[in-house]
Amino acid sequence: MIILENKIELAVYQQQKIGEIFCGDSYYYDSFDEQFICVIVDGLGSGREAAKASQMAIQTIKEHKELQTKQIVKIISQKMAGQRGVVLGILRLDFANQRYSFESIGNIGLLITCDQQKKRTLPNAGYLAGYYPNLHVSKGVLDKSMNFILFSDGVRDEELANHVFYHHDVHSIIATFNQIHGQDRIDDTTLIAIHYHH
Ligand SMILES: [Mn+2]
Repeated sequence: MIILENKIELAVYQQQKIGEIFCGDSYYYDSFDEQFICVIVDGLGSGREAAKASQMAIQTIKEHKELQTKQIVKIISQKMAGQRGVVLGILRLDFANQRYSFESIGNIGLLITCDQQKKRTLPNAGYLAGYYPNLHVSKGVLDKSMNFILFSDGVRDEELANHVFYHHDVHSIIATFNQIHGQDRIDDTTLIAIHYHH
């Protein structure tokens, strides 16, 4: 479990598709300038080429994290020409303004749990491969205490039904997922549990 700025606790499950050596999903998180950023990128298909495309996108996000997400996505889009495409989701928590935003292209999901309520962003069509598609944007206010569950499309809807996703202990969220669903993934799978509190 990772703790950032005394406000964020984070734990990760990641597993490649059964039979593969490489995981086509990549992720990244950091905190800087009173904000927290967490990203999942899923390279289309699976295996080495998918991993290469998603790692290239992550590298671009790391280098340009201060830019607006739409600008970052434009840069990635240009770099994707001739590569496998990617889908991506970028979560930002803005501590100064007490806001969050989730910007995505394609099937990276976000589940927010707070006070026994669930909010799920809808997956959207599209992927990033050498042209610039529209970003799907979802924004809101940071509550006193909330969970952000970020996941690639290897995670199935029914796997998100567990009540453990309301727990504030991100370690138990990931340990429970791993225990019940951790073996023999039929797609590259990334699940990041983030607990925010102030
Ligand atoms: Mn996938």
